[in-house]
Amino acid sequence: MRSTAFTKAILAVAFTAITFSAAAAVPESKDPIKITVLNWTSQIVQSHITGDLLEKLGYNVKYVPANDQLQFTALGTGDLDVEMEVWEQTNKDNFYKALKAGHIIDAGNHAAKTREEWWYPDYVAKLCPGLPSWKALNKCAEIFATPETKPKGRYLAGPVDWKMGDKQRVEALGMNFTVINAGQAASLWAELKSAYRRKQPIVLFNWTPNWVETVYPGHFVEFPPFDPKCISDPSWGPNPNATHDCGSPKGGWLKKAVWKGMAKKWPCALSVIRNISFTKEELDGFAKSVDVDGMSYEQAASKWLTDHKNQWSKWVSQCGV
Ligand code: TMO
Repeated sequence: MRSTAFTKAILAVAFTAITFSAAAAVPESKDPIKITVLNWTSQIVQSHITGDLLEKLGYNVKYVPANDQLQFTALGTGDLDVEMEVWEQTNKDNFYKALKAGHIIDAGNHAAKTREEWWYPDYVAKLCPGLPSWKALNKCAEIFATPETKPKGRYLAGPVDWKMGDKQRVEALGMNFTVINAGQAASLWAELKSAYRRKQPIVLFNWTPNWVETVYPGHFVEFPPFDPKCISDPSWGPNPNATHDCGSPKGGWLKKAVWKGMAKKWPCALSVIRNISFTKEELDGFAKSVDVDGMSYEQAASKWLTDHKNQWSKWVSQCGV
């Protein structure tokens, strides 16, 4: 008994010493860790959660607005350090380019799976028989026409920095649609709200995880299934002469990416970024708390942190808190 207690005491002292020495080393540098802030809600909320966690550990943090594609150049040079939401469909080209060049580190996947795709609210199925097939959608193109697109239908896409490849897809599949880019995410939801109230045909960009389907029931359009060859090999898919003749990945990945220099400059912060993982339900909730419930990004982040201490303390414990 006695010797067991003694051993435990020795181990406790040793463990405290190890923990303490890790804590003493953090932050490894006082330079601010620059976190990318992009133009959709879940990304901004979880960037603040990440920043708040790093600040609790003693790091300095700076939030830097960036462009969803150009960010990869900045992450490659250390002008940006951390990006918490890299989406498969819209980021894969520039993410893999920077990764292969050895400029960034793949800091792992979130638990959530993603899909970024053309989408319509429920009542549109009655106005366009055969949905969710893209061929059916194409036959009904005219009901989606607006003064600027008629006689073609309007596809309301997201901001241009979300690299969906819609124009190439419309061309490759010979669709009677004109792609109109919304200036910002809020414009997508404003148009959806107005169409929904009047039960007018609309087809627009949406994604999951997001809050939209918790408020407006609806469906993604089904295109020819995604395959990496669809983007690289014209002979693949229904159009033998064109790439992009397919939909976006279903069950796509959601990654975190960091500047490669983080591994040396802030190793413990990098280990925290690797540990952070959100589920679909959590990301839906971040988006909803701001876009529907009217919280600020910072409030939504600090509410999650207050309510989930058990979860995040596991993510940061190796850095000494
Ligand atoms: C990058 N996004 C989640 C808006 O598709």
